[in-house]
Amino acid sequence: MHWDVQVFPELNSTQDLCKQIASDGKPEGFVIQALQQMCGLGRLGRTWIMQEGNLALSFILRPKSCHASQIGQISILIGVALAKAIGEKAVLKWPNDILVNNKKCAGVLIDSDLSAEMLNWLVVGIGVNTSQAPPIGSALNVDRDEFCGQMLTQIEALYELWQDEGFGDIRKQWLQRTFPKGSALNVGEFETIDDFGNLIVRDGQNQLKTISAGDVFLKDQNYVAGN
Ligand code: BT5
Repeated sequence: MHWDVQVFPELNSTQDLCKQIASDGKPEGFVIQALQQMCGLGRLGRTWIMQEGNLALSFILRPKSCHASQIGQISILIGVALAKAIGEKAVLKWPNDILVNNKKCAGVLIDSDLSAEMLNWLVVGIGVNTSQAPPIGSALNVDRDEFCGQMLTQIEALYELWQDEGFGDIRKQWLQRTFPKGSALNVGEFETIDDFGNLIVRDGQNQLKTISAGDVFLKDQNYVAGN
């Protein structure tokens, strides 16, 4: 894959522009970055705060023969790539938050276009507090452009791994970087993630439950950022 990064001084949302460009037929690897983002989008209609010096970008992926149920694998893949770019202090929180010091330092938003359950394109939006963070989040204090390069390199490598060898190794890498098994979450005790990137928890009746969407936080740390 070849990254083709276009940088804009200011945009309302890199995600909106990138989706438009994806539906116009732009190829995989096309990246829209904004140095300032005025109306950053989170999941479920929430907002993403983008401060000066931080990273905000969206890019197009067009994985071949990809079923809708595999989108969760890509979300997990992006989390692992971000954690690798950040280093050991990064902790992954399902579905796609990246925490440093128990606070969110990066968020991921994925939009998709499907025909008959098969993927036409994905637009992956990533916001990273490279320089500063609102009180709800944490900052990495790293050079934005250097971090951006490292992150895209990690994403490319894991995307190739996923295409060549499937999800198995990426799933393992994610599990090494998340909360320990048995951690008390608001939705039950953390067990694992399945082959599609869904969360598996153990409920009060000791039954395994699969969760494919929603928000999760650690009960004992009263972690609510990202909700
Ligand atoms: C996300 O949503 O975390 C996805 C964020 C994706 C942002 C990128 S920036 C580039 C691209 N273009 C866009 O327009 N969006 C993408 P969610 O899981 O819903 O979390 C949103 C919540 O995170 C908010 O409701 C706040 O509680 C919290 N939050 C907002 N800004 C934050 C920040 N800078 N640092 C930490 N937490 C933040």
